[in-house]
Amino acid sequence: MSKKGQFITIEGTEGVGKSTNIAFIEQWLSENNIQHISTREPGGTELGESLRQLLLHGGEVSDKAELLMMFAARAQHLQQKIKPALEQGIWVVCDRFTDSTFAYQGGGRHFPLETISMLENLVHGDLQPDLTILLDAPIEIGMARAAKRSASDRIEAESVAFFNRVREAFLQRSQQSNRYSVIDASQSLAEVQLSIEGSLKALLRADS
Ligand code: T5A
Repeated sequence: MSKKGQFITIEGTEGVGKSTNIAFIEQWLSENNIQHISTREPGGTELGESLRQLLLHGGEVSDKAELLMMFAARAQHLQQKIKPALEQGIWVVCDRFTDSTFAYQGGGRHFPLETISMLENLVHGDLQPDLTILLDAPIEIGMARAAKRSASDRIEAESVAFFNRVREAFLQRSQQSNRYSVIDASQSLAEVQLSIEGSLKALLRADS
């Protein structure tokens, strides 16, 4: 694949501000005349959104089914939406991607990282995000923010211990590559967005 657009992913535990800051990123890209789309995982396609509904609001889902459904949605998303956009030079902003699988299904559900790496390789080969913004905050802060907004879905109903493992897995993974920008999401929104803007400017400089 000849990739031309930049691929940005936003990661973090529940309620840390991903959706809020994606709106900020979209506005920043528009102001800088950068053609882009924003999308989300699980979801982003008709199949992916159906899987999301089953994953978050359906009945019982086994851990193995959950892992495979995340990657099934991602395979469709990559083929139908992400890769075509990148190939046309369109930047893609994605709310969660495979780092979430390493954090939730790996850290949270204890799937071996080798199993997830194998599926990652099968589904996206060597395609990786160019920039991953990891919004990091103590679990209690994100949960309190998210609770103000909507009722819990199936995964949000997990324990604080589960989400602490997820947070730790995100942080460990962020040390393995320089594509991550780890931002303290317990700061004010203005401070968080100043840091995000710095990361976007660096990516734009590297791209030009
Ligand atoms: N999942 C996903 C997996 O298990 N494996 C996978 O591979 C993938 C891809 C998806 C679920 O699926 C799981 C993870 C998730 O459980 P989701 O909707 O993407 O669900 O994830 P959530 O984390 O549930 O998303 P939320 O929409 O709940 O949270 P956000 O987007 O992080 O938070 P946001 O922006 O809505 O902000 C929450 C509130 O906080 C305020 C906002 O105004 C808002 O009211 N806020 C701040 N307030 C003060 N200071 C700040 N800095 C603030 N930032 C935001």
